[in-house]
Formats: sequence, structure tokens, C-alpha cells
Amino acid sequence: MGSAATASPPPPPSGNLTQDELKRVAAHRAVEFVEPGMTLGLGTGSTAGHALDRLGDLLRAGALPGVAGVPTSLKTEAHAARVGIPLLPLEDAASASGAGGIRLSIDGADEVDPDLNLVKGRGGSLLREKMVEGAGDRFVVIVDESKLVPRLGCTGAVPVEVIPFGAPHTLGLIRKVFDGVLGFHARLRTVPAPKGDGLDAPFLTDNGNYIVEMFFEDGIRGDLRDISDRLLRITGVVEHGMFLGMATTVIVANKDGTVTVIN
Ligand code: ABF
Repeated sequence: MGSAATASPPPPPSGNLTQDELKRVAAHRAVEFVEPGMTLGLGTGSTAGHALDRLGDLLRAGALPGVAGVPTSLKTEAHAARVGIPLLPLEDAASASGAGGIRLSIDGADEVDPDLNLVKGRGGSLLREKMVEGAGDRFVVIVDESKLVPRLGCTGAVPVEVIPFGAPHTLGLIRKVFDGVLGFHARLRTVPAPKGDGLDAPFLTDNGNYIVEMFFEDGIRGDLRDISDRLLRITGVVEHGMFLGMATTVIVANKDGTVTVIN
């Protein structure tokens, strides 16, 4: 088919693949699940960005008529608009009739554990990601193999989105949840002040909230659901970046360019 030819993916990279090439491999595999007419959850981050580019190519080639997406961040909204993916607000997608609703979400992750639980949100978009991906039928996670971990919290921060009002107080309540946990620490995420006056400013999410970063010496040990519940019971916590039992499929791009699909 002539038009489909213009949407051919770039030739598979050979030899030693960079991490970014691996992300692209995983993203392109996930886009193979997309069918005409589907409403999608559109993830955020560099891996999800490859999926957006591929979707844009296929849409422009006429290969995916009727596909639209719900973005999980302002950045993704801008990226999707740039590559020509029609956008819908979550409320419209979720209330669509007939075959509507979000059929499939595609997004990256910071960590994936052996039970397909995830850490997400180191890019700061965890709340909208959880809302959109939780509203869909199927959630396909795309990662390179460096994201596979034995326990959540092994490789970096587990983010928690908090209301700015009283944020240091909320931080204190979050610390209490992990009282006595060796090596645990938590801090407010900051960014250098734009004017370079030497003062850091709180990182602001798309929702105008702050992020608390939780660090664990060797990952989170214990009942993740219980920990999740205790965090969510803190007034001032909006959401956290542990995505438990949400992924339906994980596509892993291995170092040698092969792909493993875990359901
Ligand atoms: C988003 O992108 C986030 O939830 C996660 O923090 C991040 C993964 O980033 P990347 O794909 O750039 O490695 O999905």
C-alpha cells in the first residue's frame, strides 16, 4: 500500500544499541497494538515520545483513521499536537459511547518489578498518568531493560505529589510512614531558580503541586498496597508514583535489540 510505505518505521538499528534506540524499539512494538478508531492514553517521557512520533507517522499516512488520544501531561499535549494526533480531554474519552473509552494507554516507566508494579513520575507527570492510564482498558508499558528491578525504589526516587499548602508538614507525615526504615529519606523536589540567584525553587507539576521524593537504600520492602494506602490517607498527599497492578503488558527492549513482551 503506497501510503503505508511512508509510515514505515526506520530500519532496526544494528550493533550496539543506545538506550534511546532501545526505547524506540519498545515504543514501536507497542504501537503495533493500536487499531483504527481507538482512543488512546498518551504517555509522557522520552520512551512515550517515540510512540507519539510513530503514531503521528501512521496517522499522516492514513493507516490509523479515527485514532485520538488523551495526553498525560502538557508536554505530551504539545508533542501530540505537533505530530498531528487528535486530542480529547479525559472526561470526553471516558464518557464516549459505543466502542469508546480509552482502549489502550502506552507509557514508559522508571522501574518495573517482577509483578509488573511500576515506579512512574520521575518526570513529574504521575497524577495525570495514573488518572488516564487507570481509566483505560489496557495499559502497555514500554521500557528498555535497564528499568527492570527486583524491588520498587531500587534505582532512584519514588515521587509523591503533594499540595503546596503546608508541604513541609506533609513531608513530615510522609517520613513518619517509614519511621525506622534504614536508609530512608525524603525531600521536596527542587529546581534551580530561573534567575540563577542561587536559590532553588520547588518543582511544580502540571497541576500546580509539589513533589516529595522518597529514597530507599535497597528498594521498598513490605506490603506495597499497605504502604500505598498509608500514603494516600495523608491529607495533603494527592497521589504517589507507585502504579500497583495497573500494567497489563510490559514491552522490554533488550540490549541486543530483541523484545520481550510480558503479560
Ligand atoms: C513517564 O516517563 C514517567 O512516568 C516516567 O517517569 C518516565 C520514564 O521516562 P523515560 O521514558 O524518559 O525513560 O512515563
